[in-house]
Amino acid sequence: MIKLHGFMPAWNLVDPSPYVTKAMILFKMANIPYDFEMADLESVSKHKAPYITLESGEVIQDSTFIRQYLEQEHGADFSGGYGAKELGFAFAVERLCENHLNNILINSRWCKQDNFDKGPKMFFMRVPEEMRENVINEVRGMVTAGQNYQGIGRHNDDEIFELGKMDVDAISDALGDNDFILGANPCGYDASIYATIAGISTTFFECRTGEYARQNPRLMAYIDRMKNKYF
Ligand SMILES: N[C@@H](CCC(=O)N[C@@H](CS)C(=O)NCC(=O)O)C(=O)O
Repeated sequence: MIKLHGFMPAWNLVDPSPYVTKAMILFKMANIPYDFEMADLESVSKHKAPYITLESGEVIQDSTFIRQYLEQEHGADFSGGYGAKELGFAFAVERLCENHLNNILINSRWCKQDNFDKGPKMFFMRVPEEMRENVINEVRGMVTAGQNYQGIGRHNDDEIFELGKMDVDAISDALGDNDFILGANPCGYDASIYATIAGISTTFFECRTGEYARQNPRLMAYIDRMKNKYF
């Protein structure tokens, strides 16, 4: 059986990571069984989750390469029956989620002290106490550097919220009156779009963009629909 490595249910989410959530849904969409195992980030070259381990021992890292593997090796069809033009549009919305809105999600969880203390700090509980603070500072330093490099970390709170609102509005407009991103049927990109909207809008964290998303009935109906279908 294929092993999918991720984290654990937390913060009112099936997994803290939108990418792990995306991979879980892709397996469910494709009706391919998997065993879920805790990720060991030190054991894989990219040091990120999700990754999958095949029965052969081969490891595939990155949610998008996992999607490609399921398509190429298991014949999974994530098209939802839509054509190339529509799928190109949905892929662009997925990239908006993964390459922009998820940075706002990370910013709120890792850079706001109260959110960090009740959220990501739990990842360090297994680090021996005498080393814990140093390890936390080092990892948070890397996350902050990543945020600055990507650019989101250079904005103030109000500006981040402005940008977050634009993302949320764009996703809501893209969804329109559809049940799923492209229409009445889900496609593979819904996995990621759902994971990001659910992640940013969890009530567990204080996040202005998340609160804004929660006020959007269309997006809330969408995440309910996806959650009911796949979890
Ligand atoms: N492009 C990757 C992103 C995965 C990712 O960023 N995973 C995060 C959790 S949300 C992670 O494992 N971070 C650990 C680290 O960066 O050290 C994918 O699609 O799988």
